Amino acid sequence: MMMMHRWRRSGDFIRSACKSLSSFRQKHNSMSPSVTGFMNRYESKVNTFEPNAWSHQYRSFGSSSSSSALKVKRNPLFSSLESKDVSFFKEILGERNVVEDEERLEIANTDWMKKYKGCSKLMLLPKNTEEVSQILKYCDSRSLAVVPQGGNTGLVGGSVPVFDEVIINVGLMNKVLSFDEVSGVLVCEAGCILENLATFLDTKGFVMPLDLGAKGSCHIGGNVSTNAGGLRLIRYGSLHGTVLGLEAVKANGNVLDMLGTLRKDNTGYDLKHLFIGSEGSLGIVTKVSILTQPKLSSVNLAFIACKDFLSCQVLNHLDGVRNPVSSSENFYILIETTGSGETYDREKLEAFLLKSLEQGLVSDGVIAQDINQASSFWRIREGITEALQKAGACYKYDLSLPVEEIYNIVNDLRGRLGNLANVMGYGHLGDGNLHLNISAAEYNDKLLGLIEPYVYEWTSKHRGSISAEHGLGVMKANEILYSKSPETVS
Ligand code: 2HG
Ligand code: ZN
Repeated sequence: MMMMHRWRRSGDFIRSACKSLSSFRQKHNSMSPSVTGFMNRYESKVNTFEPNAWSHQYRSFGSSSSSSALKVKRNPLFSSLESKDVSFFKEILGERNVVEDEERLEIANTDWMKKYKGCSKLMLLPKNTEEVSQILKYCDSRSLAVVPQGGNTGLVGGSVPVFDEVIINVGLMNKVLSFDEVSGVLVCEAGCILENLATFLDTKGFVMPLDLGAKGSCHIGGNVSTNAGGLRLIRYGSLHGTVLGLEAVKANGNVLDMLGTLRKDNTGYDLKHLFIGSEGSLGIVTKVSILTQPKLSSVNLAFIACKDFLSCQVLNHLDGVRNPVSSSENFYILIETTGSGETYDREKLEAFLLKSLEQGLVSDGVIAQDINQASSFWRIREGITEALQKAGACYKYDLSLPVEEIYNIVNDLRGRLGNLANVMGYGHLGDGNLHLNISAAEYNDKLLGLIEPYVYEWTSKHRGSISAEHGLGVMKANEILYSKSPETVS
């Protein structure tokens, strides 16, 4: 599997990014965090029960999903949707943007992996902040639970209803509001698709500091709400650094204008940071101001094979994908460097690879010769999630760990699970982010019992995080204490 092992100088040489290559990467509707999350819409460990609505009172994410046997119960304080509510929404949004159609709701209720499914009867499509505010104000007054939704590409059940929450999808809020070609600051609405922003910036000679496999579907608002990491984090840093401002609407409908475009502003608390990664729990992000980077002219991409460990099975599940290196190894690394001196950059990468070969760190490797090759390399990396999805049931964990520990958990788990499942590790080596994926023919409780809480305990013991970049969602909301102290959570 794609796993990077003992990369000794990751910071120097792993540089993901650069528009001129990445824009050719193939689109697909998969993976990675995109969408916002949940607003107090469930509570756990509550014993009260409303008999007239029992069908969506309890949701179990046990054997049918990747998560622990998390049982959540609908918060009885929330009311149920009535026809008067639908009429109100039609008045403010117009008939078209109030969706009751079963087929469309089926899609909006189901997450990309088809593991999490709500039973919402209503999806609202606001066109601007004012409409979001009116919706939330009304829902607050009626105690109607809501779930914000963007591209619905999240992997932790954060973008779909758990029960019957009203879905607020920001997809119609998709305008670029301004772009400053001197500072590189882009201001846009939350529903802009990441790839569309990248395409827009390309025409201006800039790149987004964020790139994900799900770029063709995910929204910038969802990216910000989940603090999506992606493929360029080591190059440009996290959204906590690149997002300069945002606008958000709180659950009571109040609009918080934090949409600054300044690089420096020390006037008190920087509230926007609370919203970055809050997964919709504090409000709905409606606008974002983000610092973009000038496009660099020289891009080099190397696909490297390393010795040790089990072989890369993912290639078998992706159409039209072949192993770019002739030898079949167990570890593969994709390195993208960007700079402005084409010859110098290339020579530097080649020298590095040569030295690594001589030292026995690398057993084989190729440097992409053109855009098509580069695109096919990226297709392999970005297609892993999709390939695993096709391979059957997949338990997913998104861990942050000290880099030197990343592979140990893969090995430990292989020993623990034996032939019950295939344990695969891949991710973002330079970020210390492991995507631990456990693939099996089907979901079953015995397997889940062996994986959880073992994986969480292991991570906690090594002072890691149980969510590096995908968020908590409904999958891990109750596991937060493995990563945060009780004092910080309460
Ligand atoms: C990636 O890096 C995404 O490809 C998805 O974050 C990871 O599917 C996964 O586990
Ligand atoms: Zn990732």
